[in-house]
Amino acid sequence: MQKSELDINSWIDEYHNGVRYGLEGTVLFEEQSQYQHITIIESKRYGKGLLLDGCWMTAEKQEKHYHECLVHPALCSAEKINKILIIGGGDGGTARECLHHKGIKQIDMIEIDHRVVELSKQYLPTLGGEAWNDPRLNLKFRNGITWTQNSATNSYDVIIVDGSDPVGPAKGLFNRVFFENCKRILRRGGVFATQSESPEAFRNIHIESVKLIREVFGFADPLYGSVPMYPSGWWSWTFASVEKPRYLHPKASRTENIESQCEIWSPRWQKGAFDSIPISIERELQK
Ligand code: SPD
Repeated sequence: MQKSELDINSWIDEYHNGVRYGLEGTVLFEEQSQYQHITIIESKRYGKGLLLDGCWMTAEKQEKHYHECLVHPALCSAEKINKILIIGGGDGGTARECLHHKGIKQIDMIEIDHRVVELSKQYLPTLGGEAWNDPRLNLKFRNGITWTQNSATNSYDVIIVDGSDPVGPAKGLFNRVFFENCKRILRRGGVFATQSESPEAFRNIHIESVKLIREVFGFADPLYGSVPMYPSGWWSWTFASVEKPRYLHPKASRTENIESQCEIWSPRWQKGAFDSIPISIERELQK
């Protein structure tokens, strides 16, 4: 019998503010690591999935909705893409999408929790795929906030923050000091990208993050898309740069190879996703 034909009939939910967001499936493995509660599931609809502290992170048949949108607007628009910093991203999906860009020479991936990487390699091997063996990937198990504090000024062409929600170990990825360090270590012509929560389920965090990133970098805009398994299904990523909003303009020389490998992202999709900002959010960002 195919797995999809199994009558699984139990539910795994993320609870948030009076609503629950669930998948039908079974728990395959769970443990309390040094940093967080890690759960691996098998779901009926989206394959194997990962939760951290009870919050949805990713699933095999849905991860592209998230990773393509976080990575390609930044990597297609930065002036250079020699050296990249990924903070978090322990499932490997962000590194895999980055490495589709042949111009990359080195990715420093700084993940706090080695168990997330080990369990993702074991249960979700398609997420990282070949990225785990790519010599350009320099994976270190460190605190990403400390890493940005200690990195030299002008170190990276692109910085991508693929953290979890702003509770537990990811809390410090949403504050001014962290954003200021990211700006300091970003090279001229560089682009900063971060997941910036749901404009519905985490409205305040979303608005405050975009405002703060805009204040620190000078230019920052949210891009809206859908990650069906996340709270409300409506998600955002925020991109920032210093001299001008270069993230709005993907370079044709980079997009050609990338678009053909994507399920969601294309330059056309990106334009629409930046433009689909609700007027109420535009107003809130002006305040
Ligand atoms: N609630 C989900 C917040 C997004 C966290 N990042 C997902 C990790 C995927 N690499």
